[in-house]
Amino acid sequence: MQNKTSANIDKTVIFCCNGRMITYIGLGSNMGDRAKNINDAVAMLGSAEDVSVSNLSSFYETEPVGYTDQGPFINAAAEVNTTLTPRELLAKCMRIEADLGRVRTVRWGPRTIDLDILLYADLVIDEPDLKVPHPLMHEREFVLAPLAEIAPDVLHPVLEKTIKELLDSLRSGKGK
Ligand code: A4P
Ligand code: MG
Repeated sequence: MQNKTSANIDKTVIFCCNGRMITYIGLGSNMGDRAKNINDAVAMLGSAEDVSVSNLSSFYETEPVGYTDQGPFINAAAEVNTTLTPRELLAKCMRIEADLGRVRTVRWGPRTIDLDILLYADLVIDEPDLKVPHPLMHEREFVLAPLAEIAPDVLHPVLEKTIKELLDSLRSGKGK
């Protein structure tokens, strides 16, 4: 785990207020009552002392990416302040996924709810079961569009571009 705090000190500060780390979580659902699943997940995230949800994007209806033989998603992004470590936050996300009835079938397949840790302050984590920033986030409009709504000036600690810059370059690459 590498902490790049000092390198980014003059850029947008996205870490630590009152001992809490600022993190961003991507949410996606394409089964059941999709908006309810996302609202329930947000409520569950913020239900204990150790996590509070400080901002939530709009909900975006998006076409499936990767495995395309499935229904459309609703995607959103949440800003979360937490005293949990990255691994504790991942465990909490996976518990919420299980509690909301997620069953893992195919990779990238249909799901009642998916919670991905997109950014955790400006940490870079590269472990087999935990990679932060989320490895594909910069290639996915369904991640960047909601995230850019609540965190346009936050810096991706590896690519050293803001979320808005990443979204703009993804869109211009697609000729939009
Ligand atoms: N894992 C590693 N890093 C992280 C992280 N930063 N956050 C591990 C969360 N989990 C992380 O995830 C598999 C493993 O990733 C976990 O056990 C955890 O230890 P998963 O949620 O079981 O599987 P997945 O979601 O199918 O895989 P992945 O790679 O997270 O896929 P994505 O990137 O979530 O893509 N199209 C639209 N329009 N909208 C979507 O939301 N989502 C996907 C899934 C595909 N297409 C989509 C959407
Ligand atoms: Mg996932």
